Amino acid sequence: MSVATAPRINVEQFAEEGYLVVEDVLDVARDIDPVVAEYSALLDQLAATWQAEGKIASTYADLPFAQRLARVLNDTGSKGYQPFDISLPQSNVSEDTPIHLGPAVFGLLTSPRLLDAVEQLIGPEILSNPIQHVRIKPPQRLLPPEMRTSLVGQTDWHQDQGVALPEVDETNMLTVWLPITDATVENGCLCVVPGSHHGGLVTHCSAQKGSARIGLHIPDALRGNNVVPVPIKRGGALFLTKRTMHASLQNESDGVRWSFDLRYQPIGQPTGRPVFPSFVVRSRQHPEQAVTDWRVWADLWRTARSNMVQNPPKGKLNRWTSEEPVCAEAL
Ligand SMILES: O=C(O)CCC(=O)C(=O)O
Ligand SMILES: [Fe+2]
Repeated sequence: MSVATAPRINVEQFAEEGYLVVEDVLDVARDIDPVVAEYSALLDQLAATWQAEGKIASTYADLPFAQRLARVLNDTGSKGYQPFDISLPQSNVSEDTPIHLGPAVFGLLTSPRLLDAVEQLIGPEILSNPIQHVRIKPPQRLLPPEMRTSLVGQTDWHQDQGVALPEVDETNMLTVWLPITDATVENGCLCVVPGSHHGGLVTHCSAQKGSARIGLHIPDALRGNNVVPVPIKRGGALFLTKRTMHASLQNESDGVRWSFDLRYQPIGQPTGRPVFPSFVVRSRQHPEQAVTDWRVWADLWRTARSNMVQNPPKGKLNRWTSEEPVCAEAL
C-alpha cells in the first residue's frame, strides 16, 4: 500500500513507554517488495553455488522460503547465515567475509517515509548507525541447536545500549525494527518491558552452559516482569529507545519470521561500533552530505572490512566481562 503522507509519531507516548508501534510507516511496493525479491535471488544464487561446491545436498528449490532456508542452513552450519546479513561479524573478519549490500536494502535504509518518521523522534540531522541486522528466522524446530543465535533463532533479553561500546552512552540512538513478513506471537515477534528505559542501563551477562554458548543477555533478576508482546504487520515499524528491554519469542509457526533492525541517531554523536561505517541519510543543514547511491554505501562496508583485516578490533565490542556479581548469581 502506498500512503502519501508519513504517519504522525506520538513522541510523548514513545518517551513515556520507551517503545512505539506505528502502522504503515513503509511503502510496501517501494520499500519491502524489492527486498523480498533481492533476498529470493540471493538464496537462489547461494544455493546454486553451494550445491556446485558440494556444501549442500540439494538447492531445495521446490520448498517454500522458510523450509528452504532451514534446509540450507542445516547443511552449511552457522557460516551459512553471514552472506544474508547486512553487517560484518564483530571478529574474525577476512577480505572475503560475505555481507549482503544490495540496492533494495539501501532503499529500505533510506526510505523517505521511514526517515520522515525517524525525524519526528530525533530531529532532521540523521546518521545511519551501523549496528544493523537482517533476521531471517525459520521455524525454530527445524534448526539445530548451534544455529539458534539471535539472527536465526530466538533473541534473549537485552538493551541495545548494552550490546554497543560505552561511547554510545551519550548518543540518542533509535532502534527501528521492521517486519518483512507479519510478526506474530506464534512466529516470534518482539516483546518489550514498557517503561524499562527509565531505569538506566543494567548489567548484561553471557555464559557457557554445557556445550551451548548463551549470548549477552539481561539476567532474569534484573528484568521487569511486565512483558508485552508486540505483534506488527508488514509495513509497520517498532521504535525502541537504546535502553528499552526487549527480546523475541521463538518461531513456532511453519513460516519465516523475517525482520530488519536498523538504527539512526543525530549526526556527530558516536555510534557505539566505530569499526563499522555510518553515513548521513538526511540533513537539512548539509543536504549534499547525504549518501544517495547504494554503491557508495556498499563501498563504505568493503573499506571497513579491509580496515578490520589490517587492524583487527581488540577485545569485544561491548563493555561486559560476565564477572559482574549478578552474572554469577544468575547461573
Ligand atoms: O529481531 C530480533 O529478534 C531482535 C531484534 C533486536 O534486538 C533489535 O531490533 O534491537
Ligand atoms: Fe536489540
